[in-house]
Amino acid sequence: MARKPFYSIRMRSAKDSTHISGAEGIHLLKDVSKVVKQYTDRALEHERGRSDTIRITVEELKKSPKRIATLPLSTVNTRTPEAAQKTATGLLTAVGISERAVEEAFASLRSGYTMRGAMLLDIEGVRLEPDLLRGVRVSRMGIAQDAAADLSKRLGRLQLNNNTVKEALVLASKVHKFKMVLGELCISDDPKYTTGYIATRTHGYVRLPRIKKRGFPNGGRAFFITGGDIMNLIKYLQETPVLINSITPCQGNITVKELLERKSRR
Ligand code: PML
Ligand code: MG
Repeated sequence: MARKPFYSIRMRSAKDSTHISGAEGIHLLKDVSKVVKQYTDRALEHERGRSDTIRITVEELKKSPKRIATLPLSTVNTRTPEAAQKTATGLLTAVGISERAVEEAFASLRSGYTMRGAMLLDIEGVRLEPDLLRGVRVSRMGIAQDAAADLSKRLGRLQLNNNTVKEALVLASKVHKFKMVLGELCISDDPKYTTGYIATRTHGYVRLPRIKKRGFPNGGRAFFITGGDIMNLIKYLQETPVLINSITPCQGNITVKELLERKSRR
């Protein structure tokens, strides 16, 4: 039997040229029109305002997506931006990233400029992405329906079943499947969303509440990279289709000490 084709569906919307909403997924043909409607509604009903421009791309994938599992999810209950930075630094330096690189990432993500994509830094904090203003946008990722239902159930038990957490976990899981990536720091660019995260293959996806003060509009992502061919990594991040098809444990609060005792599982 011929394989069923998958489609990458990507949406970006804006109002008066300011970014309002973005979303993407990988879907079967039978779901394409339903998802296009969902994304359109999301852009028109967004709490940041009704988008006046919505761009949706539907693209048949020529290759079957690579199937992967999510990173395990947990939360360290950090209470201030300073505590979140300390926790992030402790975990990221434990996998070989220098303190200077983590400081550089925090300083850039908290500066007045939010990039469209992620910044890439080596473990000493030197910026590696070819386009320093735009950064690298991770794209062509999604989650299979059964896995999405499983993830919703697990996150529901933690009162975390929302698109922001799910989409960030899918993205981080794709990113960390590529061995050149040692770690990630994310601070949301949504002024009302104050939880960020770090991710590593050793510690998983670790949520950090109150990483920024409410009302602060800047944020973004930094990936910490080691060795290898950067253009190959960028090609993977932007173009290789990846579909989450299984979910690893999602747990509530955990201590930094417990996380530091974890050994790399992937
Ligand atoms: C974003 O898309 O703005 C980043 C979201 C970070 C989500 C952190 C979490 O709550 O798990
Ligand atoms: Mg966002």
